Amino acid sequence: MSGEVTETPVAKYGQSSEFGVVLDFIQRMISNDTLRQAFNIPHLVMVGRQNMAKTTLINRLIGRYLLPMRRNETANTLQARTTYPIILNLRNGKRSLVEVKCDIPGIGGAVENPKDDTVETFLNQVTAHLPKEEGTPISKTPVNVTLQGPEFTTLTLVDLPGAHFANDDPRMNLVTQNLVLEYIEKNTNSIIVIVSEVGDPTGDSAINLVMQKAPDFRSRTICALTKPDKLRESDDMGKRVAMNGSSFTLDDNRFIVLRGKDGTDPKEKDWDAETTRVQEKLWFARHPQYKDIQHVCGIDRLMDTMISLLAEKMITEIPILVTQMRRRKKEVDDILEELEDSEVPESSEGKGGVAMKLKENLIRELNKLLFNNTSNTAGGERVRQLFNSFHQEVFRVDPLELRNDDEIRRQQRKLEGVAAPLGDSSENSQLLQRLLYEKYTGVQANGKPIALLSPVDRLLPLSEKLVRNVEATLRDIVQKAIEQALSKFPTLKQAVEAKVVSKIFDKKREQTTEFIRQFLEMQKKSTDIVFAPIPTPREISVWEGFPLVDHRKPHPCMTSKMTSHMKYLAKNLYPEKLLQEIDGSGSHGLMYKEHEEIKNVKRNVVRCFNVLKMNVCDTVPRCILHFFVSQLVDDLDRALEKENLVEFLEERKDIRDKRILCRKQSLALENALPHTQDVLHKLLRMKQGSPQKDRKM
Ligand SMILES: Nc1nc2c(ncn2[C@@H]2O[C@H](COP(=O)(O)OP(=O)(O)OP(=O)(O)O)[C@@H](O)[C@H]2O)c(=O)[nH]1
Ligand SMILES: [Mg+2]
Repeated sequence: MSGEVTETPVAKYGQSSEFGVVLDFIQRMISNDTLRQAFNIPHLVMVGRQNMAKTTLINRLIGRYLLPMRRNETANTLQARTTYPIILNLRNGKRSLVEVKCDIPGIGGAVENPKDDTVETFLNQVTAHLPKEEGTPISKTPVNVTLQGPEFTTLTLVDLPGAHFANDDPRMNLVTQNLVLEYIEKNTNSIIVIVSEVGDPTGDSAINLVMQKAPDFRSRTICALTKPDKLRESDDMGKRVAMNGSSFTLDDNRFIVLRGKDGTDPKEKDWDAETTRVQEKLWFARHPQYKDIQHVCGIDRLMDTMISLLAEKMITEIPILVTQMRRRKKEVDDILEELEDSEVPESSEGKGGVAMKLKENLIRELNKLLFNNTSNTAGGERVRQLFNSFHQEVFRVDPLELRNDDEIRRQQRKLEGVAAPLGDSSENSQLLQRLLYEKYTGVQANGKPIALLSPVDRLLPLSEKLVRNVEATLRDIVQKAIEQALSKFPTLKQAVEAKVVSKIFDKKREQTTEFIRQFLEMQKKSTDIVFAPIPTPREISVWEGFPLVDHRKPHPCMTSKMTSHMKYLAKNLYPEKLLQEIDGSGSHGLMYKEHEEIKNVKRNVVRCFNVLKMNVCDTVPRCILHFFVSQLVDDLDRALEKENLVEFLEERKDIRDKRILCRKQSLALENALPHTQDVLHKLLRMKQGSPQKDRKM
C-alpha cells in the first residue's frame, strides 16, 4: 500500500499499458476539431456547475496543480475560472515537457521542465487571444495542453468551463450550457464526469441538464461528489448518494466522493497534490459516514472508475468508429470529386479556363433547349403555339368594324371624279386606301362615337404582343439554361443575367419590333397587282355545287387539300356580318345600285385586307424567327465573349463551405486512418486477454 501512495493517480496506469496506442488515437481524434465534430469519439469530459472543483480534480489526477483553478480563495460565484475547453493530453515520455496548441495562430509552444505556475500563467494569458462568445468571457475554441513526463500515462480528457445557471445572466447560462452540450449531447460516446458538491442531487442544475439532454446518461456517467466537509458529520446525504440511493441513480460504483483542501488546516496552502491525497485518505478513514465505504472514496478510485469505463467504451465503440471513419473517407472523397468542376482556381489563367468552360456549357444548353424543338416542348413548340394564336388574332381583326355605310359613302363622294373607277379587286383605289390605311371614327353599340386605328395599324399592337410573348418564352428558356449551367456561381449568374441577357433581349426586341413597324408601313403602299385573294365561303360552295358530268366520280372539290385549306381560311377571314350582307337578297328600286356598290366596296376592303393579313401572318413570325430566335444564341455567345466574366467567378458559398469541410475531413481522416489498424489489433488483444468488466489498464 505504501508504495502505491507515492505514485500519482495517472502514473499507476503507466505507458506500458496496452491502451497506450488506443489512447494516442483518441487523443489525435479529439484534439482535431474536424474529427471531434464529425465523429462520436469515446473520451472523458468534465461537466458541472462552476466552482464545483472540476479543474482542481483534474490537477489532483495529474498530481500537479497546473491548470488554472481557484486556489485557497472563496469562490466568487459570478466569475468563471475555466473559460475555454482544455483538451488535456497526458503522455508518457522520458522528457518532462508541456506543449500548448490551438487553432489560433500565435498561441502555444512547448517548454521543457516548466514550473507549475509557468504553465498556469501561460494558460491564463491564452484567454486574451481567444475569440469570445458575445457578452461572455467564454471561448468555444479548444486549447490542447499536452503534458509529457515519465510520471504520466497516456490519457485524454476535456475540462470545460462550468455551466452557469445564474438568474441574472441568461447569456452566460446559454453559452456555457451549450458548450457542455456540444461535448455530451451529440457525442453519445463521451463519458460524462459530472462534478457536483455533495448534497441533494436534485438541486444540481448541471445534473438535471445532463439528465434532460443525454437520455443515455446513466450508462456513461460518473459522478464525482466534492466538498463533503460542507455537510455536518452526522448528515448521511453524501453517503446515500454515493451508494446510489438517491433519486439520481447511475450504474453501480459510479459515484466517487472526493475531498480536497477545505480550508480547515492552516498548513493546507503548502500541500502539494500528493499531500492532499494522503490527507484525503486519512480524512475518509476517520469520517463516520465514509469510513465504511472507502471503496468509493478518493482520487485513486475516481481514476480507476474513469479509466475502466473509458476502456469499456473504447473496446465496444472504437471498432464501430473506425468503420464509420473509413466509410466517411470514401464519402467525402466522392463528394470532393463531384464538387471538382465548380472549384474556382486561384490563378487568373485557371479562372479564365473555368469561365470559358461555363460559357460553353451555357451555349450548349441553350442550343439544346432552343433548337431541339421537335422533342422539346420548352423550345420551338411554345413559340409555334404563340405563332398560331397570333394568326387567329390577326384573322379576327375586322377591317369594317364599327364602320357605317354612310361614312363609306361620304368618303366615296369626296373622291368621286378624282379616283379611277373601283376595280374588281385592285387595291389601287383611293377609296380602298382610305378605308384600309386611315384611322376613322366608328359608332359604338350605345351610339357614342369612337376613334379607331386603321385596320392595318391595328395589326401592330398584335405583332408587338407576339414579340413580347416570344421574348418571355425565350427568356424563360435562357433562364433555365443559365440556371442549369451557372447555379453554382450566383455572382456570375447575376452578371450574365444583367449584363448580357437583359441587354441582348432588349436589343432584339427593339430590332424586331422596328422591322415589323416598317413592314406594316410597307403594307400601306398600294400595288396594282393583288395576289389571289381568298374566295368567300359562298364562292367555294358555288364551285362545289357545280354539276359533274360523270356522277359516279367524286367532285374534285371534295378531295382537294387546297380547297379544304381555302375553306378554313374563308371561314376565318371573312367577318360573319359581311358575309350575311353580301349573300343576303339585296334591296330593290332606286337604292339597289347604291347598295350593291357599298357591298362591293366592303367586299373589296375585306379581300384586300385578307391579302394583307396573310402577308402579316407569314412575315411577322419569319421576322421574329430571323431576328430573335436564330441569332439569339450567336449574339449571346458574342456578348459573353466580350464581357470579362472572370471577375464574377465566385462559387456558391454553401458549395465552397461543403468542399472546405470535406477537404478538412478527408485530410484529417487520411492522417488518422493509418493508425486504426494497430488500434483495432490492440483492442482485440485486450478484449481476448481480459474479459472482466472493470479490468484495469
Ligand atoms: N470546502 C471544500 N472546498 C474545496 C474542496 N476541493 C476543492 N475546493 C475548492 O473549490 C474551488 C474549486 O475551484 P475550481 O477547481 O476552479 O472549480 P471549477 O469547477 O473548475 O470552476 P470553473 O472552472 O469556474 O467552472 C476551489 O476554491 C477549491 O479550493 C473540498 O474538498 N472542500
Ligand atoms: Mg475549472
